Amino acid sequence: MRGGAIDTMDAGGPLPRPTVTIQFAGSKSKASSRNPQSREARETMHRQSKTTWCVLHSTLAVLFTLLCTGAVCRPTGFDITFLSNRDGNFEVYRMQQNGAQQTRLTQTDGEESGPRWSPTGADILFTSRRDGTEPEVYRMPASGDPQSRLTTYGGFDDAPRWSPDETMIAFVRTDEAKHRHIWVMEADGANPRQITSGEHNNTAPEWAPGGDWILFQRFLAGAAPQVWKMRPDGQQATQLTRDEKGAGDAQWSPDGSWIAYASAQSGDLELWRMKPDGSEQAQLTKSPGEDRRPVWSPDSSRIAFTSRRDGNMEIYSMAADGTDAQNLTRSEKSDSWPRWSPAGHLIVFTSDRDGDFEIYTMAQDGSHVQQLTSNDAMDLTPMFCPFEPWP
Ligand SMILES: [Ca+2]
Ligand SMILES: [Ca+2]
Ligand SMILES: [Ca+2]
Ligand SMILES: [Ca+2]
Repeated sequence: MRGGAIDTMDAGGPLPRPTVTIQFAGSKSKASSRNPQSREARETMHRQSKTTWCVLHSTLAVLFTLLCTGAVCRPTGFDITFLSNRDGNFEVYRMQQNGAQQTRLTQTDGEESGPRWSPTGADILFTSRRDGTEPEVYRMPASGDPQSRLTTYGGFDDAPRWSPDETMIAFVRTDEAKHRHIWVMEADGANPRQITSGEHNNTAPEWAPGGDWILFQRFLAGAAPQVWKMRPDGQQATQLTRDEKGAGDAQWSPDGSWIAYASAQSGDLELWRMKPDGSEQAQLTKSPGEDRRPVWSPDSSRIAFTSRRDGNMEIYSMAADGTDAQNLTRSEKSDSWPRWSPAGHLIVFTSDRDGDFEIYTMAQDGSHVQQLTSNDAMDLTPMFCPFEPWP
């Protein structure tokens, strides 16, 4: 494999989402309602009814407050963050899933990139060159303000990734010797610490869904890059692939049972999967041209990916065992960056099918394509808010 065929990427799998359960009081009222003549029963029912309404009212009040303050990411539909240079240089934007209310969240002379919702949808991580020539990691609430700088190194910091419980952030720092290493810090930027070291590069950190491992790609001198994992403190670094031609693009399934990755070991870049201990490595695609950048569906049943098997970049999806591959895009232009909606029924993606890059959604089978942006600028890297507050 050429050195760059498996490179670093800013892909991100769907994040685990919390569920909101609204519990109604009054579950005991059935017993007392059997005797409607009983005054005690009527009073009990009345008290329980009041309790029910109090709980319901306070629950609705909290949700209403969250929505009105923008503290969660979804006023209506699942919101999408994305990048656009429509206003001169790249900024982070947010819109509703139907493309309504496209709102600029950053406004700086420097380039912003890589916006990523926190697992609960309360905050957005991104990188920005606003304070110098090199990107630093920043964080903002879903409403956009205030925006805090989390790294102060001055060098190149990028690829920030929330831990599943939102307490930690992994990122990649390029040191003065131009080696790239993985660091972790607390979610407010405190206590940054380097967890890989040596005269080589380490990139593409991706947390395991349980937060107990970090997947990454290691480039040892004179060898093709391989997929590794380590504990969040850097201990127990373990090589998972030993592919002569290199492996990368690794993504843990949301249920924790598989790691999907790209490998060139069969002669052409294909998607593979393995167990989290590196066992049961199996080839999932077999096609001419690159197949890469796997993205798991939220229920871990399917994998969306990009393929050049038809002569240009298309988005495909397949079952997690490699069967039932479907071309979802079928345009002659470049279709890429698939990201699943929290419930898995929609995929948001980018395409330059109308001349420049726009953001689209489609149903998970490729039908019902909807164009969300329409302008002469670049609209890129869309990602659904992972939080789904309504049934
Ligand atoms: Ca900017
Ligand atoms: Ca292929
Ligand atoms: Ca295409
Ligand atoms: Ca555009």
